[in-house]
Amino acid sequence: MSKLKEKLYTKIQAWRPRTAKLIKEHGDVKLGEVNIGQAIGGARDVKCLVTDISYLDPMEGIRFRGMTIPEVLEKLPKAPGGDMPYVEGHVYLLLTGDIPTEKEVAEVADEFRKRAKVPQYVFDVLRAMPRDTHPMTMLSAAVVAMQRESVFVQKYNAGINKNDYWDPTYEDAMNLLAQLPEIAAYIFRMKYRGDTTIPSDPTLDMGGNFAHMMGIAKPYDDVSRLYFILHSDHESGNVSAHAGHLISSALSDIYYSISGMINGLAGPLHGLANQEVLSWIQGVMAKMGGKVPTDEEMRQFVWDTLKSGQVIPGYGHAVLRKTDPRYMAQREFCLKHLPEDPLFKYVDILFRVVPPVLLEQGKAKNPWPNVDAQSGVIQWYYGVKEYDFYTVLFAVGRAFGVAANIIWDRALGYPIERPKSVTTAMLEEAAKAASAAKS
Ligand code: AMX
Repeated sequence: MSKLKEKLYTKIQAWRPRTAKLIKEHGDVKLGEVNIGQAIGGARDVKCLVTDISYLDPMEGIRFRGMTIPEVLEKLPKAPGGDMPYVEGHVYLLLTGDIPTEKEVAEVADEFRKRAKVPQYVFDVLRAMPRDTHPMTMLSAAVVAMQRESVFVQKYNAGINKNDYWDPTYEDAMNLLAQLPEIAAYIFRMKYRGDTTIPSDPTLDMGGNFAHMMGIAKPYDDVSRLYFILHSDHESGNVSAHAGHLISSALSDIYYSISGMINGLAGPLHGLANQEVLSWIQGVMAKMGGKVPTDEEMRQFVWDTLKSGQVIPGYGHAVLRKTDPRYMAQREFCLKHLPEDPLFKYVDILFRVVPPVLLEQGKAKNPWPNVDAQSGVIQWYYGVKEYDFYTVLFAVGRAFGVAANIIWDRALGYPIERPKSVTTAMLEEAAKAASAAKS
């Protein structure tokens, strides 16, 4: 058993009595009530999911295992010559809750290295798809095609004890995570770089190897590390994380679950927003003939977008009520590495102009930028101008957090998810009864 898996098992054993006690002794303690607005309105704020991997405070933003983004970026061991932490160290943190030592990071990197060989048929599947297929569809298809590799399915069919479900789930998760960056880079090079795919370099860490397979020089290795870490998790209720958790709750294996997670992330209101931001800004640039607009010109463009019935991509959030710290981390990167980039200048103006416009319009509950408002600009700067690909990068990062959640779901024996639905007539009855009680 690897050191990481051993440590994880110790943590799981210590955690299980806490969950068991809560269900047994306090299962009927109320966490809140649900109203009609929430039942129709996408279950906003309904507290009915549990995760210890990350927590999203509306005002503060995400904490991974109790740590803010600046803390995570500061405390995790860093790749030599780079400013950003190893992705492998972040995986260790998500799974165990502890900051790893350099040695522990090296052990995780070694574990990934041993699992990194992508089966040839995955590349064959990708090559059989029409080249104009969206890269998210390709990624999802590649992942689900690998379902035949599932160790969990083999063990389940052999009659494994429920208490041990987490173990083959860990095996599946680590195998898939080790292979996902290569699959993503392969899609990129096959689709957008004339089919000049670059073999993996096993001497590099995950971020470094991804940059190498993408064919992009430093500091793109740091960009990849930052990107994968920032996008890894955003508690359980967002579409991609929830989709992964939900599918897995039926004991579908990690390949089915992560493929479903990818499909949810592909929606324009969720992960695809990063590509929408770029295409929208390109629209402004074309209209301005490339010149940097004044704040007033930009304000007009934002209003035109709203008046045509569209949302401003990269702004607003279902939970956050302030600027997303993931946006701020990327903004700091831009200020350091690409302050004069014209696209960044546009993004910078939008940061000033959009919130007051959204406030004036008075609809969006959160007028501030989210992670997607900034991420495409960095990719564009380093030559990844095919913005269809941006959500694939998000998906690779998100898979780390969702996989960690699924391993813990299995370890703590979370049951199949099954919320209750009601009919519109039932809501009308409840509304009538409430009105009658008031009068
Ligand atoms: N531009 C214009 N209108 C917006 C808006 C925006 N950026 N954000 C919210 N609104 C509107 C909503 O469309 C809604 O209008 P309606 O009453 O006519 O339906 C109203 O404001 C209230 O919405 P809300 O409660 O503030 O937001 P929500 O929780 O329903 O949706 C989100 C959240 C992210 C889907 C929404 O803010 C949005 O569409 N943003 C733009 C797309 C985007 O950036 N998505 C990425 C989010 C981060 C991620 O998951 N990757």
